[in-house]
Amino acid sequence: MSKILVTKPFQAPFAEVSAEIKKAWDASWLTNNGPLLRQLEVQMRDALGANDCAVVGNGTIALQIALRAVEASGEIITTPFSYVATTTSIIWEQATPVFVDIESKTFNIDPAKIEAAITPKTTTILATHVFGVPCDVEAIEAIAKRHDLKVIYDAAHCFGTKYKGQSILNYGDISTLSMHATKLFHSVEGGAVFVNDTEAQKIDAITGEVSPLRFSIDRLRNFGHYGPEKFEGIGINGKNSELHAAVGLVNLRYIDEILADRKRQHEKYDGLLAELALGKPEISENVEWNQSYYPVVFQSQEEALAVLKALEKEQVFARRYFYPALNTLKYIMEPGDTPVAAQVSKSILCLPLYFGLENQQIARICADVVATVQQFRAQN
Ligand code: T4K
Repeated sequence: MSKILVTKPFQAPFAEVSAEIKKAWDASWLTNNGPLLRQLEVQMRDALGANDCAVVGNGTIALQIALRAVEASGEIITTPFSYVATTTSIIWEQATPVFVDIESKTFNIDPAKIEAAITPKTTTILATHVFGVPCDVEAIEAIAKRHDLKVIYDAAHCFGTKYKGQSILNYGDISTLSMHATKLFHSVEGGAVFVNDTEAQKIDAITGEVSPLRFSIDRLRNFGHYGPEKFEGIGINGKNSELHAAVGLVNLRYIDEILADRKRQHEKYDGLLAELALGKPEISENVEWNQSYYPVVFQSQEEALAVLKALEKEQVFARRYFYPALNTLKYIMEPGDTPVAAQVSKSILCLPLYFGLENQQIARICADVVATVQQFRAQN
């Protein structure tokens, strides 16, 4: 039986990829803000309807740069239900993550619980739109305004998600995206930073018209370079290469097909699993979800683990995204009290979902899930 992994990278025809890479090869310009990367930034911004787009090396460096750009320090309010990079990026900046529980309907940070966690040391809220489902951006913005906090969204999963008709990346002070090979849109490795201060100012002759936040992102991702011999502040190597940009440019041509294929797969799964009444993120009518993952919450951890094991026997590798809850990691000193995140992280599985996964394969996965859950429920 052929193995089915939780995901598989989208692979465009190799001839298209090599033709695009050849442009960089012929130009002898392989990295350092080259023409393909700049083209990718413009095309991504336009395809997403985003206010801005600065491509960087990966989704983790995007978070680090975003935190630096807003001078996040002290305590940062965040979610315990995300990929580990959300939490470690805070600690990497020598700030303290303060965990606030999630809502059971979206699995995102619960705005009703944020204010109780704010102290004089709080500077920033770093929330994840987990699985590409938007946080309650309006409630979070209102809290941030009241307490003079910056808002960064870890939008790693959000390529294509819209809220009230516009890109979810246009919310918060900054949003960050991952373009890792496992994401629905990717450039092998890659990430992007989206700033939302759209007021361009003429900074000087070198930079021209750019917003102050974008100005600092550009310095931060390039060692602080400000011209060949001038430096402005501390930066890091957050750049991405022309070869990665080439893959991104090719993959972007297929984005409508990729999103449509996700929809087909979600519909298939939804239909075949309906009888189990599993927990799924609630999608509000204001949201166009990119359906980047297929997460399902079982009635208990035991039920989820029984399914994981049964699928593995059939060479199907679902994943416990995201387990463990991030506030239970060994290096977290103050985990807070987050019962909803604890429950969801223990009993959730993401089922396989990737471009080209066939209906027949989904039917096979669902038949295993249904049989296992029915048997488990009959015995427990
Ligand atoms: N914030 C959030 C909310 C995130 O989810 C992530 C990353 C980040 C920030 C950081 O962004 P990046 O710095 O990564 O750009 C994977 C991805 O590596 C990671 O990007 C992603 N989130 C996370 C949710 O998933 P793992 O440890 O699960 O990856 P791995 O190697 O186990 O691969 C997953 C599955 O994909 C496996 O079944 C194997 C298959 N696979 C993987 C690769 C790389 C392939 O078939 N081909 C491949 O080339 O983290």
